[in-house]
Amino acid sequence: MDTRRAVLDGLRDGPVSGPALADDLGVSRAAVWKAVESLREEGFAVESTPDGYVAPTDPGYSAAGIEFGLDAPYAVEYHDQIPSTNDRGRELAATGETDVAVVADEQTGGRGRLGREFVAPSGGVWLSIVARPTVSPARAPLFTLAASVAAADASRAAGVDARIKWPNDLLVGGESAPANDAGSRASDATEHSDPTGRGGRKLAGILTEMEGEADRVSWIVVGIGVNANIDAETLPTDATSLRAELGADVDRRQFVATLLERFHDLTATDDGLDQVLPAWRERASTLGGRVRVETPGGSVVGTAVDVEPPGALVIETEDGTRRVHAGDCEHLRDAER
Ligand code: BT5
Repeated sequence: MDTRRAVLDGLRDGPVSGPALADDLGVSRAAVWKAVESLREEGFAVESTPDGYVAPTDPGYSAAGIEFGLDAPYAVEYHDQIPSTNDRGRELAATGETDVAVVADEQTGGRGRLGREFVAPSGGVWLSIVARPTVSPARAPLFTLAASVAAADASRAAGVDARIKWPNDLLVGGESAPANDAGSRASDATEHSDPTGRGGRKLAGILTEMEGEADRVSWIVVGIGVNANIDAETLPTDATSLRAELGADVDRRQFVATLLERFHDLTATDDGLDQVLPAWRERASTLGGRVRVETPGGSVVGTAVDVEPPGALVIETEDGTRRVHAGDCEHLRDAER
């Protein structure tokens, strides 16, 4: 661990003197002083008191601010503005980096799946996690599902009940149980999509990119975009933000820490990865409802009944059971039932 991070960790339990830190870390006092100075230059205003160094009351939304108190091994790289944290994550991955979280206040070229634009103004949580897991590419979809679980849990901790739409969106509102309003809509003969009804409003999206060989992932970049402290009016229709749902801003530092810690718990070990699907199922709004999934091979309509390893959606259709691995999923109002 570098001295800067070790000093940040040392500051967690109250005042600590320079010499004590140097002893604990096995480095010179000058090295501790240099690390403290570099933290101050970053904007993490370490105070000098008679009892020793003290962390700032407001650590701030910055690299040091996020790393301070973080119970996960990620180094944070923070940008006020960047085209896309995923692009930066890919660059870092290509140079061999791992366990880095690239965080930005604003993205000017945020990307969704299939080359779509992702709107990412100042105030959001835009972050990409770079990892080099020792898993086969077949297990890589679990990382996307783990990111949805982590983002859902961070949202819930912030007070917003977000649910997952397969495979990677977080939605707020809409019905959490299968729609049972068939009676009142019996005259409505056709199924139609209802983005603001059962489906809910989109709070977050995830874009995973990876490089690998047949048997081994070389790197994976999991990009997570959560509309945090943003006015809903500046977002696409059918989108929402934590601010819009809560009527107040969230502490993005706390939010990111919860998300990173949860993601790490779920992905760092085989035991963690085994928990991903059950955790995903518990938080899903897709299961039990009618869906239409646009896949590369055409559209599949039916009832979503399960998600199977490593992340395939199981759909009961009129022509039998189908498993889809990728695609755009629409929640349908089931007027036919
Ligand atoms: C996604 O794509 O939802 C994945 C978004 C991933 C964004 C993160 S932010 C950090 C990292 N860096 C990046 O450059 N990307 C990742 P998809 O499922 O294709 O959805 C895209 C669609 O969502 C768009 O076509 C819009 O309809 C809608 N959309 C765009 N911006 C949105 C926003 N801020 N909130 C909700 N919906 C949005």
